[in-house]
Amino acid sequence: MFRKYLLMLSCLGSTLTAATEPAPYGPLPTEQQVNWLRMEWYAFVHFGLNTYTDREWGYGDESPKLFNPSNFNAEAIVKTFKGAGMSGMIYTAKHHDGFCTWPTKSTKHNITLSPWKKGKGDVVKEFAKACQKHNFAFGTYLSPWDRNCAEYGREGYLKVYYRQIKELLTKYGPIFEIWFDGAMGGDGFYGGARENRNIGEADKYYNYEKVVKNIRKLQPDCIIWGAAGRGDVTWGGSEKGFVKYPLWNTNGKKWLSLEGDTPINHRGWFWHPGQGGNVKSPEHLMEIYLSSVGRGANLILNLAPNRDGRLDAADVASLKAFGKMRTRLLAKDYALGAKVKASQVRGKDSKFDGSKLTDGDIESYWCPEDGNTSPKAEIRLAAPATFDVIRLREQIRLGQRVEAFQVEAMVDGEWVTIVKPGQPGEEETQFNLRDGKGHTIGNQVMRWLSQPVTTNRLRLTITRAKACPCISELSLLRMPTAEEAEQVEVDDSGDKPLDSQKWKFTGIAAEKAPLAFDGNADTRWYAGKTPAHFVVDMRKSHTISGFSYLPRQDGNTKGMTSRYRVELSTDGQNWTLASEGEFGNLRANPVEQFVTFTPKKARYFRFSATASLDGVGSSVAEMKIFGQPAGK
Ligand code: FUL
Repeated sequence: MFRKYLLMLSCLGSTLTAATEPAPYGPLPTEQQVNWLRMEWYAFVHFGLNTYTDREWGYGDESPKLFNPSNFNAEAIVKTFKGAGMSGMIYTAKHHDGFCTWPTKSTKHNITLSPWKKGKGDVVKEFAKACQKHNFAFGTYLSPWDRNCAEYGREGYLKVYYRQIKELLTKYGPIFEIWFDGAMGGDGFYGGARENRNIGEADKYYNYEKVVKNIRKLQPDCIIWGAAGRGDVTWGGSEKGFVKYPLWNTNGKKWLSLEGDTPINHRGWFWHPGQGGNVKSPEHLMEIYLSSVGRGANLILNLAPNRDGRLDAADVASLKAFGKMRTRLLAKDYALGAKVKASQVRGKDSKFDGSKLTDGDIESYWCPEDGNTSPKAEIRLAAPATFDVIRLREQIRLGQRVEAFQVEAMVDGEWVTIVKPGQPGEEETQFNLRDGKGHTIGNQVMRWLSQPVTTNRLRLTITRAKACPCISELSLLRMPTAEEAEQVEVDDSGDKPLDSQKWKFTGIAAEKAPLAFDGNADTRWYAGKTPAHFVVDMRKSHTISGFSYLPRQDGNTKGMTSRYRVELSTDGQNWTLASEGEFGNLRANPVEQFVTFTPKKARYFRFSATASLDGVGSSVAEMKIFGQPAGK
């Protein structure tokens, strides 16, 4: 009797045992690389002396006096980008001509010698501030090649260059990505020598090993582009914006993602007089997007300000139209909530079942048993839908695994293959767009069909994988017509604070937490100790990009939160760090503090006060959380 009871217990125990996650496969992305891939696309901004000389590459002898934008407005530019749906921007703080657009101490060849703002201007600062204000990621491009510096090619230049890196990474807040261009050495002004300088092996000359180490210390979250393969991201391989497919985010033992780069205007990276007619069409931008982001890379799209410091109207019109197309394309996923039956589920555990493909959660995933590299899943929509873009995502935190896949649809009672499985050796090297085959997935792959398909039943087959596949999403999308895209409303006024009315609060002194969101600076959340935290349940998923904090305004500094940590969660259990740091100078200037981070999907927001002034308790007079409803 007792034995039987024990047996029963152990059976019960085994059905309750949760299956374990598969072991990671191959090189893994860092948390920063995962966040970066989720940014999808952002702007490149080439703006400097070349803007005034009608050149793409300055020689290095151009006069700083030429730089004088009459109407530069960083905020207007940032709002345009953000309104189009971009996630950030990277500015050319110094291009090959060596002219530094911030008041650097490293060289005289800088903005203090320009007439703009009587030599008191700082373009980097204006962009950085505008980005911070609008919760938009900011990054910089710093050309290693410097055609102005007399010491270029010798030991002496390195000090200059390292100082520039340090200035950019310490004076302008968070830098999400730093770009080290690949163009290295050649002829130039070089302080008047006007000669050819060869630096030999770039990796050795710049000592990228040291540079990378240094950047990790200064800004651990900063994504490093290039650096002779020592960074986190590398060139997509064409300045047309496309990357090759299949796409592997791996380089030997390392995870290395790709970034497709291209200017929106055929004339080049910098603004050129009369370039308006050469802008790439919104339809072409969609092709570029599908051939970069749609193949598993990110896209950096350049828009160059003109001599007034304003974006070119034709460029902006095309960007806006494409932005609407993209927003509309991604707005509705016809597979969301669809029923899925998988050929195999890991440990028969619902945590890994087929429903994870259509739950709209990028983190959960469907996964079979170890060793099964060709599972199938059948998807049943509640009602037939018409779509022409199929998007798949892998759970890349466990490594990139899928080599090929196939998608079939039930049409008129028969299974029809709509995405053919890729075969080894095949490659897409251009904008080959419609009816592409199913090769790698990675962060995401989008396949655009030449004909829309209407069905309520589909079958996904992973045909080849390096290890049991972990597929996090399958989406069915519809490319909008120009008229449909036109109807999308664009908000280019920047991120607004989320509406806090229905939020719930837990944590320490949770009953006082609503006072931090009541729009009244005279009332506040106050906890009698430090550290202390509160958790905001926003009741729905949002893409969170930052927050603001207003310290107490009654002239008393006691218990004013001076250091913080913000963590985000989709389930209220597992937390990811979004940002931590200091609110500096509060005693002298207790103004609203803005913090921006890489946008992330979350329902829960945990704010921890980790230090406070004068050691008594923790407080927040007002707080705003910035973001957008998830899915945007
Ligand atoms: C290239 C540079 O030489 C171009 O001028 C431009 O900055 C582009 C993004 O990278 O290598």
